[in-house]
Amino acid sequence: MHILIINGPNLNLLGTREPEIYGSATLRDLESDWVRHAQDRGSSIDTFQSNHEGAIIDAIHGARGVADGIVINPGAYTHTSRAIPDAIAGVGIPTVEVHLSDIMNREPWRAISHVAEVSLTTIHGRGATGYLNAIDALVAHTIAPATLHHYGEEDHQVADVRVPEGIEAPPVAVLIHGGYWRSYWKRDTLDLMAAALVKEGMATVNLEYAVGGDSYPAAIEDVEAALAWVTSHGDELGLDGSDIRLVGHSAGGYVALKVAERSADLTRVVAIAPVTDIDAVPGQFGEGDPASAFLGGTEAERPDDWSSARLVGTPQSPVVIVHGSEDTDVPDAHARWYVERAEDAVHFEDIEGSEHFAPIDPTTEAGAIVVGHITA
Ligand code: CA2
Repeated sequence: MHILIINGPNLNLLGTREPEIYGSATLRDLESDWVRHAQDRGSSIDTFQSNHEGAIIDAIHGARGVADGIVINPGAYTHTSRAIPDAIAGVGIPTVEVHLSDIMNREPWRAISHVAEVSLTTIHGRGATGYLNAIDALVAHTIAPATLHHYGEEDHQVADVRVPEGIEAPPVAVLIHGGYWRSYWKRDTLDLMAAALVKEGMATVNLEYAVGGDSYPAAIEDVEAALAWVTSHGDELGLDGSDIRLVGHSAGGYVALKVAERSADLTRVVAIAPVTDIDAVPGQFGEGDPASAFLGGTEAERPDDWSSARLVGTPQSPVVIVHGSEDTDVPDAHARWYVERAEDAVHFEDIEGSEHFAPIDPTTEAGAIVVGHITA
């Protein structure tokens, strides 16, 4: 596919000031990463930057018949412009909005995005990685577009459902994204994996769930509610709700393993680079560590929650753990910690040389191995 990447006002200054908010790479540095990333996915890109609203609108109009997708960081026009979202809606080209910084947790006026209303998703707070995730979300949308469903009444209890064409009642992979339970990591990180699974004839349900601090046990309960919803809506969705493979990456791998310790109903659980030993997390991150944030306090402050949150290594459903040997985000000691406890109840695959994100990228060897474990 061909993607137009548009950057708005002041983004030409990237790399010159405020590196603590916007990073130290220049726009040109970022562009070369986008080209490489798109190429790896059989796609190509054009780039455009302007400090002028009208010029950005002209670029969006010019993408008609040229680009199959748009990635846009509209800069501060995000918060003020009605004309830019009108242009995006007007051309009808699938669009993903990106912001380098976590606009939801800065000045309140930055939390307002009019462009979000016309975007497939809005990615923020992930720095330069956000642009790569945006490319992936567009590629996945082109391979297998999703339908949004609510599995519960709360705003975050949503799921993207994809069902392969021409297959009656396919098995389903329920996907739980990672991101150390931080609010700016969302389900789009598993879109490309979902699209690859659909190509292999599986249905996918890519979940949002409670994250963002003090979200235990809500995160686990959300996934259990989603599983119950998949089982009871299988016919309506056109999938086999009795053949569920629960897949979690990173912090989502922890959630998947926790559910596996409480449910015998899953065909298989595939935990990819999972966080398993929550007691190891404070030591890795120091003050403000993500496990304490997830549990609403440190072990000393919330001993009961920590105690009930610990994994014990007694899954009731079959478990596969896949972990890269070179993972520095979640060291593979986490996988080994779980395998030591669960022993024969777990099939462990250590992927030599792989880092944290390769196993959820189906274009890599590690990703292909994961797809194999989910579809087996
Ligand atoms: O986080 C983002 O990507 C933003 O779109 C960046 C915009 C800001 O107005 C939005 O609220 C969020 C501004 C970019 C300013 O970029 C600079 C970069 C280096 C030095 C000075 C400004």
